[in-house]
Amino acid sequence: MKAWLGIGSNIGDMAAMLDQAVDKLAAIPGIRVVARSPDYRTPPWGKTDQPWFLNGAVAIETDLDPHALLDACQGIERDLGRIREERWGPRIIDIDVLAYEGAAVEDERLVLPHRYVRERAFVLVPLNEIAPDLTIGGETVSDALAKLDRTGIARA
Ligand code: A4P
Ligand code: MG
Repeated sequence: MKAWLGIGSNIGDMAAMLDQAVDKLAAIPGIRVVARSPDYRTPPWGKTDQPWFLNGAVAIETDLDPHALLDACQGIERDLGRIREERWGPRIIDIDVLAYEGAAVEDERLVLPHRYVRERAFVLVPLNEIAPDLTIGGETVSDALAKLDRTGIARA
């Protein structure tokens, strides 16, 4: 199945963190990385008194089911030293499952498509580079992005 991931970091060597996250994804049996967006510098969303982020998007082919994929992403976050602190706060690495082909999930651990995809330019700008025609919540990534303010978002 195809799935799309969002990656982000706003502490330390952010570009190296995103590279490592993608390398670790590619090293997992059952995950093949098929596309990666350029990295974008993005202003903090939600909790705005924190440093800028570096964000990207990744398309994968996977044999893992959605929950196993979430486990894999969280395992990589742990490997890279992520400590869960405040919601929406600073992080050295965040890997979100944005969408998974054919899957609509809503339980305590996982919501798919990701709850805020269509409201977040920091997610849709990179995702639009690799999957402009992907439909999420009844509209394409490019149509959803056209409605958002992308002020301050620039290619790194
Ligand atoms: N979870 C449910 N659905 C998913 C999913 N589709 N993908 C659960 C990943 N996780 C999912 O996430 C909290 C819990 O969400 C997980 O345990 C998982 O079971 P988390 O990553 O532990 O915590 P968090 O990231 O602090 O919370 P949250 O609500 O996921 O935050 P977001 O949505 O990741 O937002 N601004 C910019 N410019 N760029 C950013 O990358 N990121 C955030 C964090 C805020 N502002 C930002 C950015
Ligand atoms: Mg997250």
